[in-house]
Amino acid sequence: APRPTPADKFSFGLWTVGWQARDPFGDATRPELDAVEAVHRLAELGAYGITFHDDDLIPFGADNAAREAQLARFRKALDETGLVVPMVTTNLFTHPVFKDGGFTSNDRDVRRYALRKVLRNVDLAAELGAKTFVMWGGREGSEYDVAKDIRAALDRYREAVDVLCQYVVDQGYDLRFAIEPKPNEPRGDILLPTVGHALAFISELARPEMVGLNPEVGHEQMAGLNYAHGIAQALWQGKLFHLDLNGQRGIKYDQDLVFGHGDLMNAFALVDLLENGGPNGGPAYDGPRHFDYKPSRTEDIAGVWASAEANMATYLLLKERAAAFRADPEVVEALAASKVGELASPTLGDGEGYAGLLADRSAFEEFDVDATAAKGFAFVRLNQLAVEHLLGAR
Ligand code: 3MF
Ligand code: MG
Ligand code: MG
Ligand code: MG
Repeated sequence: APRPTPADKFSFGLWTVGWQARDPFGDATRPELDAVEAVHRLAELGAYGITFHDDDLIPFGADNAAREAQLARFRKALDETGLVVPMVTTNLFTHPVFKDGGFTSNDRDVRRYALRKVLRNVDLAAELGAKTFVMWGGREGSEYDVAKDIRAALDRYREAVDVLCQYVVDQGYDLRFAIEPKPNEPRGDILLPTVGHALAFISELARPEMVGLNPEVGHEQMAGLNYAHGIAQALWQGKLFHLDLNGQRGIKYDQDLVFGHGDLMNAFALVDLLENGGPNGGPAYDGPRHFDYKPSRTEDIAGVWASAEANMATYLLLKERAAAFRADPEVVEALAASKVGELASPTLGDGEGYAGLLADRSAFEEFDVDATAAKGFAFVRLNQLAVEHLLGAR
């Protein structure tokens, strides 16, 4: 498999390789992983970045001295390895105080505490040079429809994000926010459940330009949605600020498998979009290729590092396969036969307007509906070429 280098911009959450595999039904199967070791191991494997929640790095409730000591150790490891921190996030879901949410808890005191926790971590993110601050509102939601006023909750969600944006502007930080949608788990229903919901929410903010998305593969797939489509719409709206790559097999709990170990065809389409979907066939996204996965509970520490490598290797293999797909003359011909490129042509002619369309008899009165309806698009042949490239058969 191809070897990753920092130029590939792979990053990992500290909580991913650091997951001890405690689940709702079972105890941890692995020992704790020190953040300094995680930095060194990820750097050795060819990653370029590491991300974290405040509580992944500094235990919840640690006093200032302990916090500073741990940050100093972490900074030293970053300096020694050259690993960067492109994104930081805050944990508003583990501590029991957040059981009804952080920004949208029914309890106002909890909301004020949550905002303070995030503001403190925004300072740390800026200090470490992070450009993106992710917000996954895992506890912002409900189990019981009568127990949560959803419109009031959205008011409070917007209030919180508006305050955070104002703070970043006032401090002069070079930082943007990225909302991570998820439909459910741990709450029965989570607010901003999909890419589409989050995009609609952003348009209601005071500073919509400062807020984008951090879509996760598994989260969209938990809602039965097409992740590559969600990413394409986020790109179309200029809102792909960051992303969480992993694998998921269908509509079930959040599996956080290795990237590509779920819907491999959709992962191929995704990598093709990210790497080849930009201007002149170049990349459509230049941010971190960030993995938010969980080394399965069956794995030991060696398996943790093997799975970290697997994420990067799979991404690079898909990138190779996608490049081969695009370069294949038969694919070029099949794409043309399927009129894939024709969709980029505006439906009306330059300056034509509806008057021109109405005057065009060939568009309607003389249009041969039956002849056109009889023609196939040959999409299956095109997709089979993709499968054959994906399988390395071409
Ligand atoms: C949960 C998640 C989160 C978010 C993280 C923000 C614990 O399903 O995906 O990981 O990604 O909180 O980056
Ligand atoms: Mg997740
Ligand atoms: Mg997940
Ligand atoms: Mg995630």
